[in-house]
Amino acid sequence: MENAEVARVFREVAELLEVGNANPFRVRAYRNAARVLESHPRPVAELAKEGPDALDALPGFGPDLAAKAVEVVRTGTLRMLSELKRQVPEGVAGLMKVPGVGPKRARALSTALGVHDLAGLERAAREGRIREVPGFGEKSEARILRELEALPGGEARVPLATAAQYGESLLAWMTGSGAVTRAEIAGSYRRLRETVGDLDLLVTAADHGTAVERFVSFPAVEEVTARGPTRAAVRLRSGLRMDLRVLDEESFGAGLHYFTGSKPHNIAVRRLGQARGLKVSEYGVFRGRRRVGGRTEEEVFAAVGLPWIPPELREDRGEIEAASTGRLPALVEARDIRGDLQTHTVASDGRDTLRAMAEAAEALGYEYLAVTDHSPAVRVAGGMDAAGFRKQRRAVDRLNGRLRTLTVLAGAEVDIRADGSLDLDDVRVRAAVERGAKVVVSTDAHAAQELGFMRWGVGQARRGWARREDVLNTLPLDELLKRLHRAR
Ligand code: DGT
Ligand code: CA
Ligand code: CA
Repeated sequence: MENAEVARVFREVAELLEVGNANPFRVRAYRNAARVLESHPRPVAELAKEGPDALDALPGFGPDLAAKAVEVVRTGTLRMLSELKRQVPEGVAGLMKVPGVGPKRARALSTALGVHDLAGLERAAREGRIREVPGFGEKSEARILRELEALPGGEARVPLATAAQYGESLLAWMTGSGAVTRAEIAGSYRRLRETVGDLDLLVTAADHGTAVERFVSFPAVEEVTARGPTRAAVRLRSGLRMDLRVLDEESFGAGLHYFTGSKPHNIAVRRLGQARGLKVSEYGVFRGRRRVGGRTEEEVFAAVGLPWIPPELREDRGEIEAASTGRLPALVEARDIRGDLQTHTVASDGRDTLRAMAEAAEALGYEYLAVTDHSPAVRVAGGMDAAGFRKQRRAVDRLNGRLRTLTVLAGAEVDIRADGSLDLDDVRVRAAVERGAKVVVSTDAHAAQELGFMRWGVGQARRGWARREDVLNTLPLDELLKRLHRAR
């Protein structure tokens, strides 16, 4: 038990007492005790063994605090803390982790917005709802968002699709200038995690300084937080953070592998290398001082006896074993997808017409598009009634007469759902396909443009180890229809 851990418990007590409007002197006593412990040269565990007097003698401590410190040392926590937690409204204390949000403001936010955690608070901030809470404005909303993003532990993560907007313009900015010869975004972004903490840009460049200069002058940059000859870090106005590393050609593969992660995957690969007497680092693969690989990722994997592993699998969830026994799955690819099975039109709550959706799907090269406007049972605004469905079905028939390569399927969302299309995350996809279930990757597009969301769905399916044969909408239309009929 470190002093800092006991201090953390005391700080938590102080916060909760504050939320409960406790006597300010009592609150201060716990805060003070935390500070004393943090800076005390001797371990509190040792003092506790010496007996109550040793702790009692600490500045600001009395018999009560001394006994509490002993309790934390012995049990790792405090009964008092659990009791306080029960009394405090859910989530209020959590919101106080945001600098500048004290107990009063935390309570106001929690009550007005119904948010109970930092993720909920962040959503509310992004949706512009904090400014509507009495006592808050646009400025405090922006500030809360900034603070959320600066919190350590990456609690404020950005959805992958949002990060991709920045990622793609960053790549265009870097490569368009001629300042770099190669640019790639590694990290969770490359592993297609559903959310990313920051973007990790790797480049090669004839002149390192020019590359760093170009990076820090990316138009969306608000602050340059670190800068050196071969690296830099920035924060964008949106709060998103980005790291840059300039690598040498001969170590680009090693750097790409290292910074793609994940960390547990890297550690497992490094261990394999060690077993072969190799050192695997971000600079290359070395035997003693001799470089034996690192120009490409394939070289890094080959050095430790593995085939190249797709980034989506690099989570140390069995991919190393699968790779070493030749059992890596041939993952489904975006081009395997032959149609979208969950989309909406203006007939319910979508924004585009049936025809616009069909044309967009045809332009994507799809064979089929299921329009699944909400049935009345779903009870959302804009749900369709039976007459609406009949009307849509006629429109679909007419459209199918005109379309050359695409078939529009009229369905209701519920029909498809019954066949296994859920909004599954990567872990559940994996569990499903391991049990032999089929999954459907659909966009739930509410506009023609949103049909493009398919790439994110395919990414999650890949992270769930899904192969083409695991995904129903990779089937040609006739086979798909056979499957759907059989399922009913
Ligand atoms: P994020 O940004 O939180 O969404 O997740 P990542 O995976 O992008 O993590 P990040 O940006 O902190 O670091 C990028 C990669 O660098 C990470 O996936 C693995 C590698 N890395 C970072 N720190 C370490 C470390 O201490 N040890 C090892 N082996 N690899 C590390
Ligand atoms: Ca990252
Ligand atoms: Ca990073």
